[in-house]
Amino acid sequence: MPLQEAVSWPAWHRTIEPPHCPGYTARMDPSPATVLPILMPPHPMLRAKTRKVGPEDIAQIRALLPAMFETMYAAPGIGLAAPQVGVALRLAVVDLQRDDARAPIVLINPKIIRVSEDWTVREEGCLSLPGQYADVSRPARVAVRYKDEAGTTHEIEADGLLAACLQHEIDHLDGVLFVDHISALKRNMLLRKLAKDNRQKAAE
Ligand code: K1U
Ligand code: ZN
Repeated sequence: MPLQEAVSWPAWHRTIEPPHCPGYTARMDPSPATVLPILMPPHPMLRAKTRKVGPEDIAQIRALLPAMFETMYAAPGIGLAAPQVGVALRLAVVDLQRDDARAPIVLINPKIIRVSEDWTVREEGCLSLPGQYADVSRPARVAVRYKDEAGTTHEIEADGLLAACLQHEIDHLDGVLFVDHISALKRNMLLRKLAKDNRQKAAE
């Protein structure tokens, strides 16, 4: 499905100015980017395995990236995967920095190539499950290979929050949510709480 069709542009969308980040703005359209709606469970897109990005997708991905970054910064979040905004491609964006120190990373076809033997527990949230948090256990360090939007291959070794975030975003590309890493009891409680919060917000 072409990217433009995969994203349903909402009538109520708002626009905000592009981020102040020289390395990023130099490569992006200078017009304000759109903040996209973020899908929530039980949307099937969040449970679907995404397709590998091919050369034929690159132009459309470049057009989508400003809106993905703006959506992530506006949320606010430190990562966003394409399926969260309705695009079933192996694409995610990450930025652990904020404001003037922004350090945006575009991950195209990211792949975990090494994991540490030791695991660590960290509290995670998810922009698709707003207001819900849980302790998640994952490998403490990972090495990830990915391409950027210029087609350059990168390998990063990450620990701490970046390691958790990279694993969380790559999980999204396989239809996996952080709640799949916790007990069924906690998962059901959290998903029921999300549904209740959403019903309350809709009634307000
Ligand atoms: O993919 C997502 O849903 C984004 C998610 C990423 C993530 C958070 C924590 C651990 C692993 C992965 C978020 O960004 S949730 C929001 C968040 O953690 C945050 C927001 C503002 C400042 C700092 C963190
Ligand atoms: Zn998430």
